[in-house]
Amino acid sequence: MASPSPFVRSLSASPTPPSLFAFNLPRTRFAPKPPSAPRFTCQAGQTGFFTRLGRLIKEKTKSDVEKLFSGFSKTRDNLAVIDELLLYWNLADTDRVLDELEEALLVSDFGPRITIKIVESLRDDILAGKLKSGSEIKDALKKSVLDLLTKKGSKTALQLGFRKPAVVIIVGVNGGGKTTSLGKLAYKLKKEGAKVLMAAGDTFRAAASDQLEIWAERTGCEIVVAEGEKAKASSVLSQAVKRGKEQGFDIVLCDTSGRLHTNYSLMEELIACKKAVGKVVSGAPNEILLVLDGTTGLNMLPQAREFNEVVGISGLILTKLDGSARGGCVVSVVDELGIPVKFVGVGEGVEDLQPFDAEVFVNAIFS
Ligand SMILES: Nc1nc2c(ncn2[C@@H]2O[C@H](COP(=O)(O)OP(=O)(O)OP(=O)(O)O)[C@@H](O)[C@H]2O)c(=O)[nH]1
Ligand SMILES: [Mg+2]
Repeated sequence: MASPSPFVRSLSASPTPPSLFAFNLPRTRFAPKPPSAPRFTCQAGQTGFFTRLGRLIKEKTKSDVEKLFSGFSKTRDNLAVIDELLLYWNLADTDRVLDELEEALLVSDFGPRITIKIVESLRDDILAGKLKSGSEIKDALKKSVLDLLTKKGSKTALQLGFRKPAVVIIVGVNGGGKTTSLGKLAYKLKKEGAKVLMAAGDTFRAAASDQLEIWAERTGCEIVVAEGEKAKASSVLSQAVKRGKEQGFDIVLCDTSGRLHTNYSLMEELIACKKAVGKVVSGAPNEILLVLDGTTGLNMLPQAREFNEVVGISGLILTKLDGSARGGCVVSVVDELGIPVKFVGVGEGVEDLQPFDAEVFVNAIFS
């Protein structure tokens, strides 16, 4: 653990009963105060504040189309064959063309279930005479992917409820980009005037809280870290939410350790974390966001399934879309689980978290 910085405020000075801060329980570190940002005031209950905040975050950042576009170059190349196929399409060729289209979608990680769904719907429309040219088929293909993403995953704004503090827990497998995404999300929320507290719930790795502390300093947010080495994640998160409640924070962002979705005992720890924060603020957590590494392709499907089954995922953050992301599986996850993609990570910088825009995504994977 890092040695106390001059910004550590003694917990004994807090008005909270000292019993809460026994040995091994989390202590709060205070990052330097940045220039004060304009704050929302909330006169008509928290609902308005949080709804507005969730919406603003969604609207204010324009998707970084260029980064997304370059990240999907591999998927786009795989799908480019569709253009050639459709250029010379004629009705007599339908079966062959649709077979090859099916192949292209599978190679691009769309997964068999969704691929069959898309291709069969195109076949029906072609045979019914609704699609009469290659370009109409291409447009229908793009539209069906867009429809899948927007119908099943339409709630892309953060749902922060109406009680303060709103609690967001970030979960996922190792190295997917949880801590980085949390930092970027904190930056975004802070910029909109929210008072954000970070909770270093990754108690497995000694360096994990140091990493989050760097993000706290970078974004000017306060942070609660575990005091001892054997602190339970659920205890850190519960302490953070208590502090958030006592000190009027708007949002508590909770980091968690990376865990394999197949490791039952680690998955159970997440249930404990969820329960612990719910005991402090009823209705919490408001969001459990699953971070999925966009370069892992169809492997993300069993991950999403398992995390969703254990804790119930309310939204997805797809990271590393600036690298060589494999786009098709995103559609499979949204379609199978009906969970919206809320944000996409397009780099390691503080501003590299974008709200998910289904239309931009579809244009980035189909040239
Ligand atoms: N290019 C790129 N790199 C990213 C993105 N998001 C995260 N990373 C990088 O991925 C690596 C892992 O990120 P972390 O945030 O530490 O991942 P984590 O899920 O918290 O990892 P654990 O806590 O070890 O499970 C770091 O090097 C990040 O800088 C992204 O959107 N784009
Ligand atoms: Mg981490």
